Amino acid sequence: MITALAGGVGAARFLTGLVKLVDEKDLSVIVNTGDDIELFGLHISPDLDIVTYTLAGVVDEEKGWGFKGDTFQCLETLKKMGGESWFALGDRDLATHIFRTSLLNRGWKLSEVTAKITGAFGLDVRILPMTDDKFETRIITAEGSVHFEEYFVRNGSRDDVLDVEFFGADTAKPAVGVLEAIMDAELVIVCPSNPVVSIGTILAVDGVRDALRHTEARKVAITPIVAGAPIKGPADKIMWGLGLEVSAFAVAKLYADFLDIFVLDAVDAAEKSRIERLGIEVKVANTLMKSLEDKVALARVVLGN
Ligand code: FO1
Repeated sequence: MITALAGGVGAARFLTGLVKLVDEKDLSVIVNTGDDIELFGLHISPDLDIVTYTLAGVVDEEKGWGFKGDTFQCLETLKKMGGESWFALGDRDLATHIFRTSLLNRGWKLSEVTAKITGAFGLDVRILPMTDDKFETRIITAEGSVHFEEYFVRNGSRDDVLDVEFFGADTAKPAVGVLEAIMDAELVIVCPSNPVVSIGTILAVDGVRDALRHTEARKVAITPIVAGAPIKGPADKIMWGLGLEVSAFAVAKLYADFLDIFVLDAVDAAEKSRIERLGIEVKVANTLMKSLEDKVALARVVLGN
């Protein structure tokens, strides 16, 4: 069994390469739910949907989220009525949020809803929310505390990050199957996602870090930082705000208590020995995924073959 820890776009892109090399039935993906947000009374799970739509081949590849070719008539009408339209919810995308919310309102767990949705998209991969409980990533700025999506999308990552808060981390339990997926795996892959607000959130769920320290699995992380910058998203602003060096080394250090292997981008090869001194084996590879071949080649490096 292979288990991946995933955030949104970067992770999903890597996974499309991985599933070309492994049987989807052998793959479990534990996904961040700290970005989940309620809008118009609907429960939206951005990272679960990004991973699902991407693996189902229906994602808007250019944006990395939402449905390819989606329309936004509902959102435009909501906007006319004075509704919030800063988070672009497409007409087909809304079906997912309406369906998810209707089942949650009937008492379904988020993990049960997710299994229903991934099944509807014909996916054999097991996609697991990190928790079925409330867990909200909030960014602290001089303006106060804002939801991650408000910080990232509505405010365009404009403000300096003073701190990051995981609201609910002290009570959130791992969703059914999460700890087993880590303990029973031969390989655990930490996808190239934001180390603080996408992977750090998963690590903050009760028991996950312990499971990663104790599993027999080989644990491999792919750097989300190349040449001092993230490929996508606000990882630099968030790491900088937390006083972390914005580097591959700083990410490796965040995972050092459980990690075996770190896949470093070729442009950062100079950081290899520094990361090795953390007791982590380093593989140098091209981690920029411009084509499917790139994604498959990177997955081959991670699989070690
Ligand atoms: N990202 C944006 O930058 N702008 C958006 O309007 C936006 C809408 C959106 C709707 C559904 C969804 O699943 C994701 C969406 N995202 C949008 C992506 C999201 O903000 C981030 O990519 C993830 O939360 C970070 O992994």
